[in-house]
Amino acid sequence: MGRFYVTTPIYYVNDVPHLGTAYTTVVADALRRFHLAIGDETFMLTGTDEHGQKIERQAREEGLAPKEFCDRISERFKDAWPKLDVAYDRFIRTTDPDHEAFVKDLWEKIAKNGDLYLGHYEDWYCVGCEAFKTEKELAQPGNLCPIHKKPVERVKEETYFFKLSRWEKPLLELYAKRPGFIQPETRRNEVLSFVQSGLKDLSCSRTSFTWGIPVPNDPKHVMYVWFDALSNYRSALGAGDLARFWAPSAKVLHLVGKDILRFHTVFWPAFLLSAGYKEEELPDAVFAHGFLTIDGQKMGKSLRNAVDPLKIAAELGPDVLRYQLLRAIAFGQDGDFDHAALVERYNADLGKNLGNLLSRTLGLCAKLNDGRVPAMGPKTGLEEDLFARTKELLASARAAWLGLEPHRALEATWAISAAANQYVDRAAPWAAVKTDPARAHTHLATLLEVLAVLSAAIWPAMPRKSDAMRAQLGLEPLRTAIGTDVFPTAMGGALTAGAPLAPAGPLFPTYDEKAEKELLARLVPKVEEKETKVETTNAPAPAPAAPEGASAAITYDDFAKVDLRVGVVLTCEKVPKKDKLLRLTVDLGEAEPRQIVAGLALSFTAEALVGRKVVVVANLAPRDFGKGLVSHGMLLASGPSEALQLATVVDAPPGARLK
Ligand code: ME8
Repeated sequence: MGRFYVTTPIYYVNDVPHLGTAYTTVVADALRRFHLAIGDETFMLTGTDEHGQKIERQAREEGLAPKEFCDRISERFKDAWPKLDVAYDRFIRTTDPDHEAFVKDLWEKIAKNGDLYLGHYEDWYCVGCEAFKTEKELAQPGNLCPIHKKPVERVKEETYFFKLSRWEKPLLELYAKRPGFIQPETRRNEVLSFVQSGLKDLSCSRTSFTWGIPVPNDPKHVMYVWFDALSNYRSALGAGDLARFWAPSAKVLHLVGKDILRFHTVFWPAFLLSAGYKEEELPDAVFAHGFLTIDGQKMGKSLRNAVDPLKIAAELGPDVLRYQLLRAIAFGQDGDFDHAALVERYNADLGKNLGNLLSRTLGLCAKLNDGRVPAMGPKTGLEEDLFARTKELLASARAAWLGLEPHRALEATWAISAAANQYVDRAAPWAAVKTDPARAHTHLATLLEVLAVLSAAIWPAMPRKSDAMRAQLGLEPLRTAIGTDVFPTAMGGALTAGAPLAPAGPLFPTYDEKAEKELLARLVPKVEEKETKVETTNAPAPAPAAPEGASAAITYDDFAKVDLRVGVVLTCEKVPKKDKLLRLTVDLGEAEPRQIVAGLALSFTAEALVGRKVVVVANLAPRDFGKGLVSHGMLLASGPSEALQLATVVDAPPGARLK
């Protein structure tokens, strides 16, 4: 028996649960279930990351106190995961009092060890990442965060620095000693070269806002949100759980997306070492998985929120979503979540392969043995082959689960089902029964044994379908117990001859062409349409808005996704060789003015716009007009391109939000 402690990132409450966050969470739960199945004691942690400037700002925009805002969104996460059959052991919030107490204690330990000093910080900060950026990381023009494509902010303030530089050598030694600490290998190399290129001390507190954990003895500072957030992995465990799950005998695994690898593999171990924790008290592994696209498109905020994992789960069942996430994407690599492929795989792997194996076997048992488990007679080469192949594939599945390759584990599991389907075709019990009923019974008993094995092997990925399948086989749900390994190793002995079976219809009813189309129409969001519609007004020649009747109603949440801001035009010039385009810089109350390119030149001279107050769609994805001319927003206007009227707001300062 071992112990297995698996964590997901704690998710920012500036967003609701989406397919990306569901991905990490589902994988964590599947791994947890696999470890439970092999008899390990397990603990799964997830939660929400609630402090910091990003959340404070968003709460303000929503007109709520930060805590109230966090309460609302955190609840959405807490409720969402059980709907995907994720059974976490603790849902931590960084506003939980025990977390806060732990973080303060960690800070004090680090301070006592001389790794925190007061200084002045001046550099770039991306509020979206809640991270400092070096000059060379920024995209130009406009000093943009390479991830969020938004201008970074200049931060200049008193700060407590963490002596990260001191930990450069110990970290490199750690990576050398523990090759499995950073996984997969490619990610390890990235981190190695980052640390080898030299670590600067880290600004670890802020004074320009208050939504955070106050620094002990200097409460005008709040702690850097990542200092606070990373600590959750230890603060979440009470004394008893800590002794059991963060001990040398336990495996501590942090699952993260590749976007937050550095925080987990550089800052987090450095904080722990600095606070006096020993090397064996560090997590065992940080596994960084890839990023998902949806139907081939990058998961921008509007798209990712339009693809609601809960909706997919409600339509097809949580197991189907889980299967697709675990099987279709090679864990560790970037991958695509494709709706058409989801339905295709549903029909093929689930309906025709596994589902059909169950229904045809139970159908034959009903016909040939009165719906009861037939007796197993002597085995021939056909059965021996299937028994041997199943054993081999089960070993591969087990190794793949242990090796953090759920996609391979499921591939091996489904290969068992495919082998069993081939076996039925070859054995042809429906023909054998005419000449040798005992032989036909052996065929069916063999198939039932293979199904019993499959019903257990799918449990980590598809717990609900495992239960349903086992009920049809007349078996109890898979019972896990600490110290007992119930993940199957071979087939045989699960069923008793004469026991009743309980067929209950197809496990995965297949969709015909018409039903499939309807399903896809319900599942696939019409984001592309929406996004291009907005974007066309940002195009060089804005089409005159033609208000032919009312547009379809949208919800307030839909409207709230559009970030409309008051801006003041600072400079404006014609774009050479483009009749309609003007290049503007617009003050939106941010650290740096934005560059916006707009198709206004047929209606306005450049000079006429300088000093004008305008309304800007501030969160529109940047649009590249070629040759490095990028627009970071769109001005609202109405009318034909030769006679445009600009929307304006008279009495509001730059940056004010329209709502
Ligand atoms: O970074 N594909 O929170 P976050 C795959 N609060 N995974 C994705 C994804 C995508 N397109 N988008 C998001 C934070 N994820 C911090 C973490 S931990 C101490 C603090 C997943 O809400 C992936 O796991 O931005 C990624 O690392 C995480 O969501 C980021 O979540």
